[in-house]
Amino acid sequence: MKALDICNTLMIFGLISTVASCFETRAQEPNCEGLCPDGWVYFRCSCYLFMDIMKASWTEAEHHCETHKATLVIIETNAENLFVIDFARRLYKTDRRPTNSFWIGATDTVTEGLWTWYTDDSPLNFTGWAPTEPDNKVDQDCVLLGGPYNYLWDDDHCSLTASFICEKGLSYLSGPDLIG
Ligand SMILES: [Ca+2]
Ligand SMILES: [Ca+2]
Ligand SMILES: [Ca+2]
Repeated sequence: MKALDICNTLMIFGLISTVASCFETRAQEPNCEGLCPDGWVYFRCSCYLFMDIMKASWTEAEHHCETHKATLVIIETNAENLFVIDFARRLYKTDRRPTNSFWIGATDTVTEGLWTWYTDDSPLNFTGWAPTEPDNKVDQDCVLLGGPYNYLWDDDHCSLTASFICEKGLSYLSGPDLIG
C-alpha cells in the first residue's frame, strides 16, 4: 500500500482530519536505516554486532562490546527478541556451522533470582526463557540465547565462554524514546 493510500484510508476512518496531517506525522518518524557501522545489522534505530566467531566469558564479552562503544544486547520487547533470535538462527542455517550460544545483557548476579539488565539494573520487562529455564543449576547468573534451545533464553555460568551480541542505539539521531 502506498503512503497516499494509507493516509486516505486513515482519513476515511476518521483517524486523522486531513491527508496533509498524515504526511506530516509520517515525516517525523525517524529513519536510521543505513547508519549502522559496517558489519552491524539494523533494527528499529539500534545496531547489532553478532560476535559469532569469537568466544568470551560474560564479563569479557561486555568489555569487548564496550570497545565498540556498545553494550551487550538489551532485549526490551518481543519484536526485538524475535529479530535477534531470527538473525542468530539464520546465521547458522546458511553455513551449517554447529550452533553457538550468545551472551545477552541480563544477569542476576546482584540478587539471586532477580533478573536485571546490567546497563541500568532495571528489571526485565520482557523475557524469552526456554520452558525449563532459568534453573540456576549450580549458581547460573548470566543469560544466553541458548543454541541448544533454538535461541530461547537460558541462564548459565558467567565464566562460560560463548559468542555474544553487542548493541548500540542511534538515539542521538531520533530522541531517547525510540531506542529499539
Ligand atoms: Ca535493545
Ligand atoms: Ca542465578
Ligand atoms: Ca540454566
